[in-house]
Amino acid sequence: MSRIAVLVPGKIHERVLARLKECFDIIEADASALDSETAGRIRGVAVSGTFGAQAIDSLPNVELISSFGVGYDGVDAKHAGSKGVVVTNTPEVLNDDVADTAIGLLLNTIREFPRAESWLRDGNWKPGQNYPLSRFSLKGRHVGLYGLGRIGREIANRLEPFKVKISYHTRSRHADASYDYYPTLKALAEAVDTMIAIVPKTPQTHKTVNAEILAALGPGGVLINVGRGWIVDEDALAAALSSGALGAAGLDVFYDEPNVPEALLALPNAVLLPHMASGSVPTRNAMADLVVDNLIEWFGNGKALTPVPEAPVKG
Ligand code: A2R
Repeated sequence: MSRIAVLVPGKIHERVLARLKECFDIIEADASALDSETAGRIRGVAVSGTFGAQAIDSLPNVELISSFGVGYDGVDAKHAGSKGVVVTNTPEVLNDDVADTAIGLLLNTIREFPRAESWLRDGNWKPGQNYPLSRFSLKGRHVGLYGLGRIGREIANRLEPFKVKISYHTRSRHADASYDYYPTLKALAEAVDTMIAIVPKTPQTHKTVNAEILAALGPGGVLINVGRGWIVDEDALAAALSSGALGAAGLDVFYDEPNVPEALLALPNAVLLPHMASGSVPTRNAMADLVVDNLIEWFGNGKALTPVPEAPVKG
């Protein structure tokens, strides 16, 4: 009996490929490059990146698209769902690493540890010469979480021992959260002095952290983004950091990765990381396993492990 054909369009974690090859017939190609016979054989897709409506339409017998990462904005899940195709992502397994990164970035941004280390390595630490006092401290801050989902909750849990006040904004109040809820992002920004953004890339979140929000955070304000660069107006952010309208920012994600705006690179009050929040060997292995296990479960037992909400209801 021939094995089920799974398409792998583009680069993906090597563990995904290695494990898929044990169970499936793997076709590494762009969906657009397939002849119609091969396209018709494809029943599953394992993708890290984009898989749009056209690619989905080119595979008449595809059943499941297994996407690497918790954010699945690169896959047209709505279109897939409308055609009865299930999309899966890799939630939960990266919560800890991303939440840890948010805290690390927060401390690095507020206490300037990366700059201080560069200062030391550059040979500046001499008798009588000390690194300047950091302008800000985490002590006594009021942190506003923009997003309180799986990762946001882990960030909040980690913030509690720091004795900061925690508030949040989401589209609706989360009854099981004890933190103060603000129904608009503006109201949250006005109340807090530190914002940590961990919301998905959707049409509604586009450039929502704009000049008005940054001004509300104020000259002592700090912005941390570990969600998606899409949600920040980077021109407004660079202008606010440069003028002092905003105190500092720590970013792991950018609008047009891997292109980081020169204006941000030039700023001393920005800490910039190369989208590495989930980028540890153990976490990326767990994400890779979930990509493969979703395909195995689907074709073995007819049930996806982690379908996204846009997935069609089976049956
Ligand atoms: O709005 P709610 O109550 O559904 O809360 C979700 C919130 N959220 C929003 N908040 C305000 N305005 C919006 N337009 C909006 N859209 C969504 O974001 C929820 O609290 C949070 C998302 O949580 P989860 O779906 O559990 O995602 P997770 O695993 O925390 O990851 C967040 C994002 C991913 O989508 C990737 O883009 C990135 O982190 O790695």
